[in-house]
Amino acid sequence: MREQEFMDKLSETRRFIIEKVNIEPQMGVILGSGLGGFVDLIEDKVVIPYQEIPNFPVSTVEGHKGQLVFGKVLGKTVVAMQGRFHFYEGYSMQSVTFPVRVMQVLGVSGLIVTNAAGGINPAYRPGDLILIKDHINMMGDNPLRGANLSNLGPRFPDLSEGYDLEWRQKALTIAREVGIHPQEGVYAAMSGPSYESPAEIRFLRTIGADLVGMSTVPEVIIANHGGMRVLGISCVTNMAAGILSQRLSHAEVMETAERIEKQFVRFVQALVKGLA
Ligand code: R1P
Repeated sequence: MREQEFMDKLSETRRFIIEKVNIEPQMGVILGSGLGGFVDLIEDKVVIPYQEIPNFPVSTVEGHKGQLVFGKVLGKTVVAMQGRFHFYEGYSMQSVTFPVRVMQVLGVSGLIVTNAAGGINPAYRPGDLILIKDHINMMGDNPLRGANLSNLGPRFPDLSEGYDLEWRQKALTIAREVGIHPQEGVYAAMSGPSYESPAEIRFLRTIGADLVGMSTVPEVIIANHGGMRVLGISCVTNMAAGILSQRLSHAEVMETAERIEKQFVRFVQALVKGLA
């Protein structure tokens, strides 16, 4: 898509949203597989299904409901994506990250991005919440490929603090206040949708990954390009292939996410209040 065409689409989507929603969201939240229950805490909600939003893709993955939810959390204004788009669904990187661009033009300045991930670090256990401190892009593509949208950000954005250090430090304090003690880790993004092989997991471990999944990194690249601060949280829903001798399934991913959802939701609520 050409630069002007993309900017026109973005303006059209923004106009559609601001006609329906009369709050300006300070913070964006992207909810990972099975973690959509956070939206129950949002007050004065305005819910817009993705299929109604011009230029929005539609989520096709179980555990991703497919709606934008605007409202307030403990007095802070938010927009939550209940359902994200994945590269493996067949969307381009530009479509996968379109909602983050929409957040940017709506004035969102901070993003909490969450996911269900496989644990590579043997110190992790299913059900752990991990703060993402950095990432490795193994998806073979980058959402900024193509002409730079110079109105939205620089050609060569710096990712040396892709996951804002000050926010990570604050998040550790906030976590303790809600009774959790997250470790920090590096998230590797693969394109999927097949789960990684044991040999790939050994490789990822060697190159410094603690977690693996099929999302997040494109969104974080775009958020950084657009000047947002980012906090990333992975929920370890299973250990990655070959770490334990058991097979992987999306059903297990959903089950673990549901099991820790209450704790996750409490944490994200406290983060919105503390970081926005
Ligand atoms: C695999 O079970 C799915 O769970 C994760 C993977 O990326 C993949 O989509 O989902 P989220 O990253 O969207 O949480």
